[in-house]
Amino acid sequence: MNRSSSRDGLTLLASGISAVATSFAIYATAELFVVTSFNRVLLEYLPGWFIATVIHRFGDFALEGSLLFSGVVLSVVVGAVSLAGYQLGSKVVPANPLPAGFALSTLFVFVVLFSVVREVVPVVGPSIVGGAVVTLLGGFSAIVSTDDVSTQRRTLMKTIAGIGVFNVVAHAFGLVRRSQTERAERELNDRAARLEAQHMVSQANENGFDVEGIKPPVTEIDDFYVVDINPSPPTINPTEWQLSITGLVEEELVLDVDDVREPETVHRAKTIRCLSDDIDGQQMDTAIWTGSRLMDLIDDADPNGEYAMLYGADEYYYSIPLADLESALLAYGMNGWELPAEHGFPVRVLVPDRWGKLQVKWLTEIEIIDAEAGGYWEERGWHGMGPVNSVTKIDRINRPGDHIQLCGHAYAGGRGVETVEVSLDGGETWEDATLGDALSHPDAARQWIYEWESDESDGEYEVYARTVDGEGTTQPEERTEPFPDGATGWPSRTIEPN
Ligand SMILES: Nc1nc2c(c(=O)[nH]1)N[C@H]1C(S)=C(S)[C@@H](COP(=O)(O)O)O[C@H]1N2
Ligand SMILES: [Mo]
Repeated sequence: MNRSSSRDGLTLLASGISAVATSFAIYATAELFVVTSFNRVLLEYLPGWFIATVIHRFGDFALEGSLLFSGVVLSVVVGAVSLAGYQLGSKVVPANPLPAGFALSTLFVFVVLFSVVREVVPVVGPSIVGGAVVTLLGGFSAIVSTDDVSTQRRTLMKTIAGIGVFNVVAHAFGLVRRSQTERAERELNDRAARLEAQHMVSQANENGFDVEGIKPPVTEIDDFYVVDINPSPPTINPTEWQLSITGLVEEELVLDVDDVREPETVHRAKTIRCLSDDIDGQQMDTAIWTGSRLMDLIDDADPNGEYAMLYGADEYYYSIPLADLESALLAYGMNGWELPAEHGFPVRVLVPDRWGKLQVKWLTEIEIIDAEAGGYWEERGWHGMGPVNSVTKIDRINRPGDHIQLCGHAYAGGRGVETVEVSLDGGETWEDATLGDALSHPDAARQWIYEWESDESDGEYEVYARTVDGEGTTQPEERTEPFPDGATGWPSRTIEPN
């Protein structure tokens, strides 16, 4: 490789990376970030089962990964295109290579970005400018009009340093902006509601077992699992946000943030569990939610259909029978805080007794329809529109003195947890665990502990745990994977005596 072609290669990469960096500095990872748009297009071409498996397996991590991959691909593509444009331009107009190359390079990048993301000014604009500036600098240093080698070298070094500094600053700026959007949490501004919700949280947690390693009855917001289809939550301006109720209604309604808080305030303990949560998985948490009854709002529109199609601001959607929404909430508060961005700000739906996927975040539209119409994960092969499966989690095995203590939590949807049973002999005999207090609503997990005196002559303990729900049904033994109906089976541990 001779010097000028390696310098061209460098210009190529630098302008591509800078195009992406400029966009990142302005938008962080919000929707208008050019890589987010590109990533969305890329995801559309990948098979649904692949995305479903990857997102559900690796959660947010998969989205970060795919974003990084898209960012690298886009940087290289933009770089290559801009270089090709530059070279062509300077060849076609040899008398004026710099402006001609620059103009053509910018045009090429525009055409490529536009054909991929199709959104012109806000998305493509910053990248074009960022990339073009770098191409210009690189091109300028390439044809610096002197034969003096040391002047050429100095110009080149300055150019590289300038591009480097620009990129470091732009990326750092984007990272700061990103962490700001994620930490925009505020306490509920309705003081009475805030105090009541905070009281319920502390009450629940004070009444919980004081045992090493057990999950508290109510999860801290920062520890609450997050699953959705977005690399970062949609940015929603609460003063512009609207919720429309459309479709088969007597009267279409358009509500704003104040309207949805108008009906009576309801606080409710509710557990959410992702359909992809394994028997020993971590995608299940409980919060005290604050909101309005969803049907109070829907009834104002006088619905004439049997189903509601719920749409999120992120092109996520689910249809749910109105009958299932009878006691659903439209939540705007979580543990006494305004609903955080990651959990659906400004409002999310909470349907009792249903899987996490139906708890639509960033709700923007409720369309009343007359027939079942599936939803985002249904399109991708998952099932589970009905009640959640019962599940028993073993959080920790403690060994106080000559005892062994198991602790965990159990959830059985709206049916409630009646008993948790533990077997030490591989399922031959069962005994009841000690249950923690039930929270104020059955659709919330309950803590349990079980302790026994360890005896060396017992040999290994083959431990199983299972839940009996409020209808008297015992959690089934058969172990199945989460896909497509949700995991079933008893968790098990082999435990050595002390
Ligand atoms: N708008 C929207 N709502 C959504 C999702 C989504 O991708 N977009 N994911 C769903 C899934 S699969 C789950 S498990 C829950 C998770 O809620 P959490 O992130 O608050 O724990 O949100 C649900 N609501
Ligand atoms: Mo989920």
